Amino acid sequence: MPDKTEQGISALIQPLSFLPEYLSLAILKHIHRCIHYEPTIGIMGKTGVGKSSLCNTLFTPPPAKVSAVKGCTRQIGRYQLSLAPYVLLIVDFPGIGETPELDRIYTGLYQHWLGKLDLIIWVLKADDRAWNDDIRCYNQLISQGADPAGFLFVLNQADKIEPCREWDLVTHQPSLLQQQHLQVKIAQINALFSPQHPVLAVSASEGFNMLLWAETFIRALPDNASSAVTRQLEPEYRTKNVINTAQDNFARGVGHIFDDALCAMQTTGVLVRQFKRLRQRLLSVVRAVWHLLF
Ligand SMILES: Nc1nc2c(ncn2[C@@H]2O[C@H](COP(=O)(O)OP(=O)(O)OP(=O)(O)O)[C@@H](O)[C@H]2O)c(=O)[nH]1
Ligand SMILES: [Mg+2]
Repeated sequence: MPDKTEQGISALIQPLSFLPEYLSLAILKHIHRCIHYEPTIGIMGKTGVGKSSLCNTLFTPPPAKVSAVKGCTRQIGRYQLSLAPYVLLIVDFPGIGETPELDRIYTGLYQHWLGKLDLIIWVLKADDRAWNDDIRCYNQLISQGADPAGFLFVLNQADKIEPCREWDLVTHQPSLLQQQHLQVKIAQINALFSPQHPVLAVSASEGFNMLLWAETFIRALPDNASSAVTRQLEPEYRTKNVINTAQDNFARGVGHIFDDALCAMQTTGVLVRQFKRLRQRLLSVVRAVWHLLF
């Protein structure tokens, strides 16, 4: 374990020493699990929507090759990002909608991976009118038991929405009319897929809305995965809001263990008030040492 991580763990020993041993051990075990957690993120969507480009924008080192000509992610790309000694796995799925035979093979691949992914980023393209393949594939996965909360939809290539000539190349922003059209597209996604997380319009190549989307992405992850993913983001995406979100999720996980233990103890009155104070103190230390742990 790096020195800085050990420093973070040491800072927790004192507030944990006031708790019953079994509880402090359970919390430490959970914290170790989060620190060493190896998140797995899937990226799905039609060919050419910009799945690989989004991965390359968010993470360092660039994990996926990008093609302007034809579908280039023919097999699942498993990109292991290592910020030694920690690992993040990106599963870059081949794009759906190339041919019916390939789609059948790909749907099988998606199903095989579903249970292993912390989150699936589903990329749609702003200037695309035909989302039938996406709807069919998504509905099939949901009918086979996939949890809708495990999908984060994103509308990429916002710069291509009509009138695309109005895109401001200097500020990398859409015109007013483009903004309105993007809102219509987002409303369509909300109606068609009933997404559980906010849908944002972004442009991977223009860097438009990517900071806000990185925040949405970290918020959509399960509590135990968000800090480990934040650690691997390109430094420019590790904004204050992103870090706050990861800290909140991490502290919430520790809080749940505390609450479950308190519930099992069935204590009342003064003892409960004391435990609540210890909980508050522990969680503020947990948040404070986050930078050392991740
Ligand atoms: N204008 C614009 N082009 C983009 C954007 N994102 C990606 N592209 C381009 O779109 C093309 C396809 O991008 P990829 O990232 O290879 O798409 P993909 O979804 O990984 O495609 P497959 O691997 O075939 O499934 C490339 O030429 C990218 O440079 C964007 O936001 N705006
Ligand atoms: Mg690709």
